[in-house]
Amino acid sequence: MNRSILIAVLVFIVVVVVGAFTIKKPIIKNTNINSRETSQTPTGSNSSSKEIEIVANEYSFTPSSIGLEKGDSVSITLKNAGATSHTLFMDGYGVTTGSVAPGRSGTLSFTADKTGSFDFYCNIDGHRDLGMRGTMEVK
Ligand SMILES: [Cu+2]
Repeated sequence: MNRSILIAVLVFIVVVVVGAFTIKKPIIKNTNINSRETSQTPTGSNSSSKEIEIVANEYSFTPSSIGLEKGDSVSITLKNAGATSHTLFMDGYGVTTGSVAPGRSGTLSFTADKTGSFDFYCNIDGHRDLGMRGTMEVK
């Protein structure tokens, strides 16, 4: 009789141990899924790196309108295809390529952390009024 009690206790222990393992397994799987989901969240968000090329000429920018999403990290390269120096100045963000000589390129970088419509233009000798201007939309 004592033996059957011992067997019953052993069976109970086995059931508890096996039960604990089968309960633990799904919990471990769940934490794996959770950690995968959280690591995917940053790459799945809207913000991304955007490289934009704008060609400067007398007296225009091509393209003259840019669309961005808030949070984008932006790199704008100004290629000067004209015969005189030009700049690209981004209103609202206060960033500029500085003076870019003919045949050269200049780059400016910023994070589009403000939404709205921003003008960009060349700030050399009235080039803005001659047509060297454009608009950047950040949504
Ligand atoms: Cu200019």
